Amino acid sequence: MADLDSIFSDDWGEDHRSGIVAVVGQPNVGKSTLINAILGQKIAIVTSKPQTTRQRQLGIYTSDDAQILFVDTPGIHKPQTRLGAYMLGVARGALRDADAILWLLDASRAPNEADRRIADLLRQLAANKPIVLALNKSDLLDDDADPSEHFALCDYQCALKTSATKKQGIDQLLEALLPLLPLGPRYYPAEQASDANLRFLAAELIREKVIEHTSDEIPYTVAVEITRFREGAQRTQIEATIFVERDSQKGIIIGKRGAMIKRLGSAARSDLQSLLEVSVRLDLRVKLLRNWRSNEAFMRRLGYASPKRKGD
Ligand SMILES: Nc1nc2c(ncn2[C@@H]2O[C@H](COP(=O)(O)OP(=O)(O)OP(=O)(O)O)[C@@H](O)[C@H]2O)c(=O)[nH]1
Ligand SMILES: [Mg+2]
Repeated sequence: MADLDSIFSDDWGEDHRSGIVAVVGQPNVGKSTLINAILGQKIAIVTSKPQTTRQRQLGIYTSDDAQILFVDTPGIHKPQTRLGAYMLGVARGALRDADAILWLLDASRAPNEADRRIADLLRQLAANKPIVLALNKSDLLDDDADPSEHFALCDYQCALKTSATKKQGIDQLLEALLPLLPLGPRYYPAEQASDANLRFLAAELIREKVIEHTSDEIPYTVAVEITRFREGAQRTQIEATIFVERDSQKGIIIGKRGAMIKRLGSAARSDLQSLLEVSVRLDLRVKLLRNWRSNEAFMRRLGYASPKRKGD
């Protein structure tokens, strides 16, 4: 029989650190890409269009001496719809709950008014919390580019350059974050990389494919609901509904003689098979839910609902 020491061999020592790092910034700066790069696996969807992430999602990084709970958040922007307001609420909540803040900036462009509004929000909701500034997309810059304008945005503990797509600056980033976290235990098993369940990840992967394959307002108006998720040893059967806000959008997603939905379906199926490591049968439908982004009840139904908190 194995002795207790070997059963608990992955136990943490007295100097083990753990805590929550809120990853915030404008839309499209690379927050989700960076979390995937840190974890070495895809737990969050990434697209070339802004406002991809809509919900809070944990990326769990575990090493021998630490566990960092990275909270992926929606990009902070001025909300135009109830959905936008919900997304801002998610980012605000993450700032409040965090032990430390990782503020991602796009190194390839100068800071603007929206960045200054984020600095204000940090002062308001995360005063006294340590901030690490990461100038992401540094691969798009010359080595001698001057980052002083970015670094002047707020008081920070540490500022560094990263490239999430090229996986540069990741170790330095982890080294900078670690001492900012309190001493504490491992909250999740070492092998767990996210708190999201497979149903959620499946819906997100389908939404990612719709965003990638469409343009104009469609990426912002789409929601995906999994209506059936039946796991089998040989094959997993998934049925999903893609919701849009207008009739014309429905036509675009279905495409000429179903060409677009076929393309979306086959791209999503291929990703789902990699995620689930089993053959997948995927059936997609498209439905109209007029102006769902401004309708609280519809949003709730689509999973965009959070408990009301003071100050939101
Ligand atoms: N060149 C370059 N592109 C990057 C880098 N990091 C992310 N990107 C690209 O930037 C785009 C947006 O990346 P996301 O990770 O979806 O950005 P996000 O901040 O999570 O965006 P939202 O969820 O919309 O707030 C994608 O096309 C990424 O491939 C980087 O370091 N360098
Ligand atoms: Mg994102």
